[in-house]
Amino acid sequence: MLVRKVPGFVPASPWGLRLPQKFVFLLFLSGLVTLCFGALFLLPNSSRLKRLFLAPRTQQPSLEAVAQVASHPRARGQESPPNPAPAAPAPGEDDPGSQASSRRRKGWLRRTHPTGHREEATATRGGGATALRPQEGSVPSSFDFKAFRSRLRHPVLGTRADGSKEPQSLVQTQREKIKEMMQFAWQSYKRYAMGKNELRPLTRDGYEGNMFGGLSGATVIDSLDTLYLMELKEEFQEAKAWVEESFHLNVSGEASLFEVNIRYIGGLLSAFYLTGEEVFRIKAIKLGEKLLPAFDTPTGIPKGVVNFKSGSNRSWGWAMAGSSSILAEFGSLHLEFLHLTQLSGNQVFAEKVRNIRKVLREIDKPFGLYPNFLSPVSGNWMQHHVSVGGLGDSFYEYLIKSWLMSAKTDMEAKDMYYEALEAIETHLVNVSPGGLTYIAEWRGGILDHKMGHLACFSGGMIALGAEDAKEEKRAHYRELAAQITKTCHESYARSDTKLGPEAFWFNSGREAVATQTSESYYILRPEVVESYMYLWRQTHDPIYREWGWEVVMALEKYCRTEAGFSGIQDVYSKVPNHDNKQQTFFLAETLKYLYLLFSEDDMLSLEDWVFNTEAHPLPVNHSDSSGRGGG
Ligand code: DMJ
Repeated sequence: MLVRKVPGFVPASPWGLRLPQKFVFLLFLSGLVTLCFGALFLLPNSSRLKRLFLAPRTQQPSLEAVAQVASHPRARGQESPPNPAPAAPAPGEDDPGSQASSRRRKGWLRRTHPTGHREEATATRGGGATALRPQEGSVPSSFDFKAFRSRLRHPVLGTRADGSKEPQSLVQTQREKIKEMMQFAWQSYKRYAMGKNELRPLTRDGYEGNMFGGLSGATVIDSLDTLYLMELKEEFQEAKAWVEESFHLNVSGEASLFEVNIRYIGGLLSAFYLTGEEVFRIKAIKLGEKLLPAFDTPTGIPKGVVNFKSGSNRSWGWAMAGSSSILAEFGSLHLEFLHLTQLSGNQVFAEKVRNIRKVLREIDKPFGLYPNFLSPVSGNWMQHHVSVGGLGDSFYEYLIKSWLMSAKTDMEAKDMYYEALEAIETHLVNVSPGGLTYIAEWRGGILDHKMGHLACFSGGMIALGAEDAKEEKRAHYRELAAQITKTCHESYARSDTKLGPEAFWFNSGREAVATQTSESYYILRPEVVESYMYLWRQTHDPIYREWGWEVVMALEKYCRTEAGFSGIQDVYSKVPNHDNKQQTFFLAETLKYLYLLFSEDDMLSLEDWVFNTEAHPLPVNHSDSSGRGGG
């Protein structure tokens, strides 16, 4: 039907309303809608409704997602940031906010724009600023990095006195050489094995091994802080970008609790404390959470192996037929786990290691000694084998370092350390007929007159602890540290390559040498140069730099190959038989300790840092603010 337009005629609506009535009705309706919607936000108990309406925008991301977003705030748009976001101070900088430091940071800690892992990238999509907030009670949204840095007593990399224009000194040249070795080790790894756990330099490929539960990139994580320290800036950026883009935690294999803790957690924690980059903090915490099922035992003493998929745990088959946990393994978690609690606000990490301490404090100890095998079920020692080398070593190291890391407040750790050291001295320390001091191994009262390469870290440990011993013991411990370190040097000096064997003996008229070919190998281990570094810092006796340089020369001569560094199978042969492995600890520890040996004492000052057993620096918990702006 055609409705003709007739002047003055206003058609009625289908509901029979005329225009003014319709206007009033619409006004009323819109007022009602506004009121109802506003109530969702204003009424006190509206959170459930809010969630209903707003779920797609405020859904909490996983910690992985938080890491991704925090590290790549602009990844979605793929634009280059005009200026790098304020992050960590570059080495030597102390004011992260200053214009100059922001300019300097451009080349040093510039942001990268990776595509990211698919699952992780998906999780970040749609996340606005609120999506940066991690899950409640798990990870605090921030850590006051600036306040932490202001409490340090020294600039992280020292005052760098020899950054001056003065002619290159011998020590600078030596340090540069070590830096070149690190660069070569890293570049070889990057070229042939990037993302794999280790480089095999002879076959020029990568190796995953079976210790890390399917995690990759052990060499990357272990190298981060060494690259930072040596100011290998481009290489550090490569390593960081790999962590951001390719270091995935959604793996499902069986892992060694100890190895993942000292290498991965330790490496990530150090990288965070050195740079303030959130990606390292978040990944460390998330990985720490994956280790927790190892502690599900009747005593709370963790088992050595954790299954990332099922969350089950087990002891190593070789540890008293699968019945025991190993002292050095469950005794070397304290430093990292306290930092995980500090950075996450989650007490569970600290509770786990405090419980280990409690079990060890209360258990009877034969002659005050700590045997290496303990049942995580009954809490009893399973065998009376005591050693400061393999199976026992870093337990003692973590006692003295817990004391130091607590800014000398953890009295329990201090007491346990000095009591243990006294028992070791009484029952294990010996002097050979040739006058060499060594620490033997103890089997229920019978001594094996042998020292493992691993036990050679103890010279450094005893030196480090000497200053806080009872007054009348200090000089004695300094001397003991020096004598043990001298013995370990002898094990190097008495070989044809000037590198030390895996184990050396003191019997049958032979001293500080391996007695079987099966113990004659050298796998790029750090313990001897680690002790040189501590002894150098304590005494400044040039002998330690001389000895350190002998090691550098020997590494160059016998361990350097065309595609990286390799261990050798016989230190008594001048024709090297390479083992085709560039161990991750060579980059984390051996080269780092050598570099520190030829650096100023305030580079990673021992007043501010303790090194975990993989040489990853963790900060001392200075609670006061009497620091000198040690950015
Ligand atoms: C490293 O992984 C650690 O130092 C550990 O405590 C023992 N051994 C190796 C290096 O030799």
